[in-house]
Amino acid sequence: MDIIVAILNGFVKNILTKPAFFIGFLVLIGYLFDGKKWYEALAGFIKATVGYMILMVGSGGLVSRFRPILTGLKERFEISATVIDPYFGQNAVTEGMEQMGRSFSQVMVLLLVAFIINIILVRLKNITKMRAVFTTGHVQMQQAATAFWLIIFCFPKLGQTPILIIMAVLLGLYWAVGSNLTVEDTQKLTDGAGFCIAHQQMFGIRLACFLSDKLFAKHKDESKNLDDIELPGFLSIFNENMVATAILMTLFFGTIQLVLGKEYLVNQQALMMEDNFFFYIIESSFSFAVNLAILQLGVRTFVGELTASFDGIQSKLLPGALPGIDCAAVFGFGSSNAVTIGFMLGALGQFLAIGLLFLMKSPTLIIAGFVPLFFDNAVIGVYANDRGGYKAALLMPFMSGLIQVFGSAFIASYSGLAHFGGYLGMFDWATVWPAITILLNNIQYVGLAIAIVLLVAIPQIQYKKNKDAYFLIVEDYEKYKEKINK
Ligand code: ASC
Repeated sequence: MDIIVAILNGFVKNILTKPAFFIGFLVLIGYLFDGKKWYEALAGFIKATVGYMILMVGSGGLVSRFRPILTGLKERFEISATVIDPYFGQNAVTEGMEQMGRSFSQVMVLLLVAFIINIILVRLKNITKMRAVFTTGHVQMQQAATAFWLIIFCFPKLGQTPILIIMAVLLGLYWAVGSNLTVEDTQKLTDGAGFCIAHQQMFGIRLACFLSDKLFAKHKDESKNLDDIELPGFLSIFNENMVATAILMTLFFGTIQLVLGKEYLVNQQALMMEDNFFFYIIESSFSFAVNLAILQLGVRTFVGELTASFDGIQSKLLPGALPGIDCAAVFGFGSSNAVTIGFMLGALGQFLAIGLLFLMKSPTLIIAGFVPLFFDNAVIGVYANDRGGYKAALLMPFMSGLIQVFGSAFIASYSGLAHFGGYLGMFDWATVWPAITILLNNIQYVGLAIAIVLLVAIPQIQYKKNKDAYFLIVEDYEKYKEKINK
């Protein structure tokens, strides 16, 4: 028994929560099933894992550089507000749990059980119509922590085991249903790269694509994509994405750094007193474009392997299903300008919403966190631009920014997490999960049953709409395109 527990523990710690290895092993086994030589499979494993690690270096670099700048506002001006950011959310839950005398030491068990539920749902895909496995471990940890809190909030008297069961069922369903929801949109965006999204804005992606199609697609002629807009004269320098990103981020983060002041940043050990503040600002802002370029290199590296090992993965490992991966993978596709525009417009939406909360004297104020600001809104921008052109790329991230702030302010005060200064704050956690929490808190097990039924119904509805091509789009994208074109 001890050995089994040790193996499972090792699996969760080293593979399930390490997406790079997870994807690497998927590629390795895919190649082996495909009859490749062992050394070719090994090379594929290495490229896929290293590629994913490069992606994480880029995204980690962005997070570690820019998160402190935004949250610095809270500290510098001693604002009492809730930071919306997955890492702050996780810390807030840990602190809240400690105060309640509860521990969530069983979070590893929860992850594993929820993951197994996800796999079983996909195995039964002929009945469940769920086609996606969630592989983004670090995000699963953050979500497990927040779900833990929300569910204990709704069922405060429940013991550890029943709580774990409720959570595992809800999370496992959310992973399977949410990532399944992004299958069509992601295959279309990437021209069949063979993955879908397993992150924190899966419902947001579907909603943005749905609205972009409804509102803008009809009027979209070829020249209305962000990449097709040619700016004249001096503005033409913005046509080059790397230049545009560097300039916009210098304006954006440079302003905030000026507001924070050199002294504060020196105290934070971001720079030294004798360093030149101007060049420090330029360097840190330009590092945005640097990390974005790293991230895109990582995506190109591992997606190539994922696509090449696809047949093997499809034949035995995940027949009729796709791996769900980190949302940053879409930055390697679609328009790079949409990444920057999505971020800026999302920021506009968030700041407007924060201003409104302030004017309405909301009991909970929000500080914008970098991860929702950038990863949610840039991703939504990329999809929206692809589907509805530049107007969609402006509007969808803007609306997402508003929703992130209002939804998070509501659920953070409602569930008491605001006391501990942080909330996860990503799109689905400002919409879907507050709705689930309201249901569970008000009508308890009836609410739980309703939430489960609604989640289970979503893939069924998707399937009903598109029976013929529903599995074809994951099994063979080229055939899918032929069929659709006919
Ligand atoms: C998150 C989170 C991150 C980023 C990263 C994006 O939700 O915790 O570190 O998004 O996954 O690539």
